[in-house]
Amino acid sequence: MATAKKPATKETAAKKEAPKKHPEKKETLGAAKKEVKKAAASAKKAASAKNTTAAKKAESAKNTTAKKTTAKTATKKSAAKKNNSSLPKLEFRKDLFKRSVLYNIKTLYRKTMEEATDQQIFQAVSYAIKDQIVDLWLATQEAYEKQDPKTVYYLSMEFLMGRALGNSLINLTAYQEAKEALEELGVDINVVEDQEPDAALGNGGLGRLAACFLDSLATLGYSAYGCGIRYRYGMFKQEIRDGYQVEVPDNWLADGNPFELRRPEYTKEVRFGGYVTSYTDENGRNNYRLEGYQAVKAIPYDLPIVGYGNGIVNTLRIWDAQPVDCFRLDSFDKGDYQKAVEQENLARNIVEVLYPNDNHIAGKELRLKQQYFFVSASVQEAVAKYMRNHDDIHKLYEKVTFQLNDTHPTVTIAELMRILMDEYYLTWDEAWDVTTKTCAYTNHTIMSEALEKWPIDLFSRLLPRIYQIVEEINRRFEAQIRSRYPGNEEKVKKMAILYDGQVKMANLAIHAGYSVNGVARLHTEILKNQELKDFYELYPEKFNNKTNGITQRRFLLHGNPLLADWVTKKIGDAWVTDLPQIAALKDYAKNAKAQEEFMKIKYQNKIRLAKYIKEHNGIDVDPNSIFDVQVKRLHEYKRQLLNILHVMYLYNQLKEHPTMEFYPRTFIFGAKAAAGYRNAKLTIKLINSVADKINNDVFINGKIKVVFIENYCVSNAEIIFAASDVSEQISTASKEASGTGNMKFMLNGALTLGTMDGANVEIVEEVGKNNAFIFGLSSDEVINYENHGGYDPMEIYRNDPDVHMVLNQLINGTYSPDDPERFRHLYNSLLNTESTSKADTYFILKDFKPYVEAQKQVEKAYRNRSKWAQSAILNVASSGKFTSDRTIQQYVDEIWHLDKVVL
Ligand code: NBG
Repeated sequence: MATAKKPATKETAAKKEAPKKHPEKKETLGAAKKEVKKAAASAKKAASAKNTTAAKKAESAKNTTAKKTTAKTATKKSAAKKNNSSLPKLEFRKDLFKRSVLYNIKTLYRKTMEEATDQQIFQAVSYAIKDQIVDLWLATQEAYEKQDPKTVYYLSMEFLMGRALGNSLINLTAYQEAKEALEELGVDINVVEDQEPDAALGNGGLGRLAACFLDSLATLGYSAYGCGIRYRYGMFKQEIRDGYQVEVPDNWLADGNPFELRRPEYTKEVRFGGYVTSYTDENGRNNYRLEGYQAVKAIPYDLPIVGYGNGIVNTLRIWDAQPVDCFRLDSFDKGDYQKAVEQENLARNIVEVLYPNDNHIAGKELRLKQQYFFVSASVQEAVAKYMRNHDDIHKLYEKVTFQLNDTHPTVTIAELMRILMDEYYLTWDEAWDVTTKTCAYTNHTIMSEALEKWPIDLFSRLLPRIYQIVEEINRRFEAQIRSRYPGNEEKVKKMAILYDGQVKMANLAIHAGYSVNGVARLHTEILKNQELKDFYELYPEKFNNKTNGITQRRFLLHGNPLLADWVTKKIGDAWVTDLPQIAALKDYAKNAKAQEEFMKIKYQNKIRLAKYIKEHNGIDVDPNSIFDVQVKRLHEYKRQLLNILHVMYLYNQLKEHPTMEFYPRTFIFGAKAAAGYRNAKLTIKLINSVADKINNDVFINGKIKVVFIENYCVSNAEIIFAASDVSEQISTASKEASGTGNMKFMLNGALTLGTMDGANVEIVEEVGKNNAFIFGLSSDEVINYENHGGYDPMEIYRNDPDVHMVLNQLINGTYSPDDPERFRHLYNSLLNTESTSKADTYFILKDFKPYVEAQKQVEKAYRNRSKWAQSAILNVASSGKFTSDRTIQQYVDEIWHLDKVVL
């Protein structure tokens, strides 16, 4: 076992103390919470008995207890203030925690601390922490029951959560104490944290945004559920073999997930296929039902989402699929053996794996099944939960709102209509009124290959009743368009939900949603004026912007403890829950001592990353070099190719002018490519081939190093951001809806080298042009070329010798002596018009020289250490806008209108 241990005597002593059964619960729960519980129970009883006096009495008892608890928090708060902290502090009993860990090791594994493996220690620690979380979770649910706040259901195919242990400890305000407690047990908390597999139920920014949102919702005290799928296999693990990406299944549940809670009591049934029949009920009403369908059981697993220091614990509910009573005898009797087996297979397949595509839709039937599966279960449960405490389904929207994270969960609209009409017998108009006040849609991309469309035959076969409803929505919508634009069939063609044999999910989401938002100001403007122009004209009131954000709790407080401590020492810790306060750091930007301190911290973080790189890649990198980093999904529009072509160009320069001024640079890449994305995977191979050649060329004396970090994921991202000097955000202007990595770099004091795209625009606005490096075509210029032509990459290739040389090196074996043709596709994508696709779709050659220029400015700026430090500090200090707390507050104020809950 790698974990350092203290002598056994201490542990044996501790073990002797080990309690029988989690007694810390009793002690940490505390009398106050128990009283609340009791009072709440009697309030409920009294209310249901309609005994007003008793109810009032119980209610007032409840209030006093609540007050008591608040008072307790208040004292804690003021105690915290004395320590120069404005933050709340939750109680954490080190001694109980230690006992609980030892006890868990004994009961879970029949082992002692010395015998346990690191993984077993991780499990034991996690269960101990979960115990504490569960108490808060219960109290939160109680508060919600009592206060009956409106709840947002954030419906998302993806939640890229990363690890839970460290983050939960941070939000329980117990990280430091847990670290010390583990130290006393002879255990290093970092080793323990490293045992946890990332919960990688997402691809990239869209899934990570959902995770940051959950953190902010809990921290701000809003009632919220994340609703998604419990994929057996999350985002694949990337291995690099011989420079190529190899996808390895991510069996994240292999050792079990200590944080999850199975909730079979909330099982729902989800139905696929079959046919619709109609019948007239006793009231003479015509109703519809599905027959001959295949059913799957949806079983929820709950994961706790701990708010920062406020005792609130929300829920991420992810659904598992199980077959419904498979191999029932009557199936055999009816000769339905085939059907029974099919149902079993359906259940097995549905939650098997996350589709590894980012900004691209695979269009596979199983994907639509996944979508309907988790949407149907989540909507059924949301409606059932509402009806447990309310009696008028017409007012569902007063207490429930569904946020559709991209078009993936758009079937929510038709599923809610179905439930309202077929199960609650609302009329079409009544159901439509409720639905259109309950569903809201976020658009995350303008990339056309990511806009979901389903073939009608597939859709109607898989979801016959849902399709029927969509058909009717479309029929009415077309009529609406025709009456608004008489004779304008062009409009119908562009806006209809059903057109050309396809179901267009975005059109459905916009037509039925009460809000449509983009994720950065520029993106929303492009939606309004280009991509969704017709819809904006029809429904201007629905459109709004919500610039993305990130949680500073994970990406600074947890990921970069050195910088976090430094910031707190300088300006106090209010930034943890109120990031704009970090602006107070601006006062230190010009302070020479502060600059030195900042640069030393950056250096320490670069050493940490250098170690990681040595361990994982076997490459030595110099922490004194500029760490120039591009980590994100691999996609042509993100232009990793532009970055590596520039490296090839620099290398040519160094070869040609060996004595030229050059500041040592480490180019760091991290990126997963969708398994079937040829050019993306080839770009990974190119980066690794360039790395191999340059890193091993003694002639350039280590001035350039290129590193491709294997398996970029949330947990290594935290280490990477902390160590970065330069943040590469070089997408083709107009293509990156927002970007959120850009914000994480900024928060950690890296300077942005980027195009005026997505949230870069707002980042530069906050920090000032002088503290970033901006280059390249504007989004207007790009869109103009796209609409009217006029760009010829061949011309650049012919006239620019540097570009010429670099491109030729793609096909003359410089980086692939064994197969000079290897990179031909990349070369072709830049120069040759292959069949219908345009040459250099992403304007790489057009932006090449401006990028080279901007890179020169980076080097020049870095030479001035004090100036660089000033800019870096200003970046940290200007990151206040980009907290997801701000984003969520805007969703709450302008879209969801939730009520704040206090414990
Ligand atoms: C991605 C965008 C990013 C954006 C995230 C989160 C999709 C479909 N979109 O620019 O590409 O930051 O969403 O909004 O994955």
